[in-house]
Amino acid sequence: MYTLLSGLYKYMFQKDEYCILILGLDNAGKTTFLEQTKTKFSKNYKGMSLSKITTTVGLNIGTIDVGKARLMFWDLGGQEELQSLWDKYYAESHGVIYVIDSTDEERLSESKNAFEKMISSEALEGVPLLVLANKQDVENCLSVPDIKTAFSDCAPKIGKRDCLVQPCTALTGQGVNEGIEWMVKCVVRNIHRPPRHKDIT
Ligand SMILES: Nc1nc2c(ncn2[C@@H]2O[C@H](COP(=O)(O)OP(=O)(O)OP(=O)(O)O)[C@@H](O)[C@H]2O)c(=O)[nH]1
Ligand SMILES: [Mg+2]
Repeated sequence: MYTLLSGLYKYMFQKDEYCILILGLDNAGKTTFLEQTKTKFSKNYKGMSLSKITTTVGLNIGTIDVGKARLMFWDLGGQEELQSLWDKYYAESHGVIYVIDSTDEERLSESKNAFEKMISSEALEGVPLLVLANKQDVENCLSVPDIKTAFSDCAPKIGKRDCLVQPCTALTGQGVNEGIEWMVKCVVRNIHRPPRHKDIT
């Protein structure tokens, strides 16, 4: 009887909480993506004007609920001197969203190096990786196959982790739902990083 009641309590009042890091070089569109995600997935969220977003110096936090899963996003600043702070969050995270500016071919190898360094960290072993090829609204931008080719030598380091490269336009929301739904599916089935249980308040 106790098991039945506690199961019912959990079903009704608890969420499984997952922490998702949003990483990538400065100007990639991480904060724009987070704002768009909050607008799309939170009923009463009145999003800030996307054109008012400025470079992130500390950390932006956002939370959305998708079914029984509660995703807590940590959007970190991507400037070079801030990248050294990324690894402080690895051990706590259940998934990583890595944002690439598909219009910036010049900085693609810089982005690849930051990505490679990040996935080399043992603290992120087994964590699903969603790579967003952002700014697909801009004509002649890099396509998903272009980006996959540029990042191809990272494949051995990605290993058996779930990984998806998703075309995206954070400004308009194109590709946002698909990316988030994929991430939810991956973190929920990842037995290596169990969620934290949170009472719904
Ligand atoms: N055309 C286009 N511009 C975008 C898109 N997403 C973001 N941007 C623009 O890219 C610029 C940087 O966006 P941010 O969201 O601040 O980038 P960030 O990755 O958070 O940058 P840092 O906080 O410095 O690490 C802004 O001018 C955005 O309007 C997109 O999908 N398409
Ligand atoms: Mg930002």
